[in-house]
Amino acid sequence: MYSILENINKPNDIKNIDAKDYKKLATEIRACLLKNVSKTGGHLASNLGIVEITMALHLCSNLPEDKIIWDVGHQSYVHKILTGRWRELGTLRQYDGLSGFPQMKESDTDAFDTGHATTSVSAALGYAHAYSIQNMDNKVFAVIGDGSLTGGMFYEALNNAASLKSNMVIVLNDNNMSIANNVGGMSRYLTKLRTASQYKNLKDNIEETLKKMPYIGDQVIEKIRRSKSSLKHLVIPGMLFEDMGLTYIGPVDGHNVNELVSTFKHALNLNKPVIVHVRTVKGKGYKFAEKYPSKFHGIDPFNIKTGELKKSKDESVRSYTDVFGNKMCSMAKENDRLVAVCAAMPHGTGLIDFSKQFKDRFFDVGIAEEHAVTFAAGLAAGGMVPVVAIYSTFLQRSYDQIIHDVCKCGHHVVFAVDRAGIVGNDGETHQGIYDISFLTSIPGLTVMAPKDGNELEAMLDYAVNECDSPVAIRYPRGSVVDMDNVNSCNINMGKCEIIHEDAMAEAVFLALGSMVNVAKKAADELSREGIKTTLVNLRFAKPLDMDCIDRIIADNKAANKLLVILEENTENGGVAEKIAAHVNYMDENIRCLGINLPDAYIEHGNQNFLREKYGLSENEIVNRVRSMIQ
Ligand SMILES: Cc1ncc(C[n+]2csc(CCOP(=O)(O)OP(=O)(O)O)c2C)c(N)n1
Repeated sequence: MYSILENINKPNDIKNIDAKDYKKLATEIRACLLKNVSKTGGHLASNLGIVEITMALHLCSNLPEDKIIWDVGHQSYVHKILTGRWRELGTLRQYDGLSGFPQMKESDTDAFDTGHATTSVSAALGYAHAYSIQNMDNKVFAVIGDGSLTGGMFYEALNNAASLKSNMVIVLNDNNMSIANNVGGMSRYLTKLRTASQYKNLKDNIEETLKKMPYIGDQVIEKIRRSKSSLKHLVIPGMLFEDMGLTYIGPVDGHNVNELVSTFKHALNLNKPVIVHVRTVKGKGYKFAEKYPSKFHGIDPFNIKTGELKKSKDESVRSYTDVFGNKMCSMAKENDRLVAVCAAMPHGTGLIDFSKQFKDRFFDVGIAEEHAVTFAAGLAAGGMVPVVAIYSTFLQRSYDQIIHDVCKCGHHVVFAVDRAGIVGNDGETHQGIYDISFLTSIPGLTVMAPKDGNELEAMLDYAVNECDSPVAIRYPRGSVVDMDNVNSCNINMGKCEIIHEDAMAEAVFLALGSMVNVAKKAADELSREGIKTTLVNLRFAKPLDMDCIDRIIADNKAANKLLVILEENTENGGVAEKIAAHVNYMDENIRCLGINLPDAYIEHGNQNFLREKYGLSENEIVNRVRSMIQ
């Protein structure tokens, strides 16, 4: 089916392709991306846009000795294709299949594991220094998007890069988009650079004009050439990168392989840190992705002909994200101190309607989770009630800011921690399975998890309107279960909810958040089998309702009691560990069973499949409890 791609079976095979076939190869790569991603889902638009850059990088490198580090890594599908993995692309993001991100364990041509934004330049700089110390001349590239330039680590790395005396090429893939529209001052600066794309022509024109001035012209040109600051300072406003000690080249057409190859080769020869500014079109070559780059950034399986999702969204099914977004809008109407902060994810966090309805009270700070949190602390100190919506995995970035800037002073900041638990196909770098551990160890922070959509609304209301100290609410990816009526969600600080209690219960289920519904089903099944159960919705991971737990244990008359503690979090530092330590201290005859995730990185795969695999499903729980009781 592919006439050129068929010849790419292993890394560096692209070097055997005739230059006249590059265009055809690019077309076939795009066809391969569309064919597979339309079935598996994934990051389509970013990959369609980076085809020629990837081809040029492979043409300039010798893999795996040379290193290409993909920032975020969501745009590495083309790299996977060109290293010979294209035949497996149909397994992308599926359990046991190719990862949607670079993984060193998947291929020695994946130079660095990425998933979180803005790490590439730091990692590349580390590689470059390591090679320099060892007198090795391996080439090092970092490929970073303009959206990821909103992250602080980029500037930390840049500041550090000026001292490098060997090659490191930063390829800035500028498509003028993050997931949504890019934001902020750097984005405006790049626009200025882009509009200076005639810089080269302008420079030539200036030189031509000066040359025409007898005697003095040549002298001025010579002076400018010899002066440390180059001519481009005259024509490009604020050469930020050059002023920081890097050489800036660009903007270059990101869809012209030959131009890219000669630019990268030139950059490598400079033997110093260089930034090559490349302009691309996100979604290039597929009309729907070019038109709707945000929708096709990360897309579920879709119909290639129509661009429509294969499984259209059932409007009657609400996700936790939808519930959060709607509740934020309704609360903002009543509470004019409520403000919302997100980090480059207005759609993903459900805040897009809020951003339209309450423009002045909405802040998208870019991919800058650390800043988002301290910024929110300032908003709170200044009299607002900020809700910071960040996915669990990305909140890891802001740990110090949560402790140091928010909690130590007790600022009333509410953290909406979406995608908590197993997220599925994005895999290891994106699982939200550590937040209970890292948040519950912070003094002064309340941590809640709703059992259903109604409880999420009630918890948000409680956190925003009744609390006056920091609160985090963690909720999972996916559709809500509706177990309750909103009126019954009476949230009281540190108090759990007893769903049913049996004084002769052999199994007492203490479940948190997403695990309450599963625990209920497991308890119902065990009851049908004649095993008596008690079911408690913990509601709070911190403070834990130890009084209630002690009381249930004391009142329970069963001879053998098993406490089953359920949470969608790593076992390491989770609530099971805390409750078990407490109970063991109180009564060593009670057995505790933690239903949670192992102290490991959880791979990619279908969300429910992974829950089943790691023992979080109803069947697995019933089997384990039954066997422990019997
Ligand atoms: C720390 C962190 N926050 C948020 C994200 C979610 N995210 C993934 S890609 C992306 C946008 C990246 O934009 P850009 O770097 O310009 O790449 P493009 O897809 O436009 O090529 C965001 C916000 C992330 N991966 N890491």
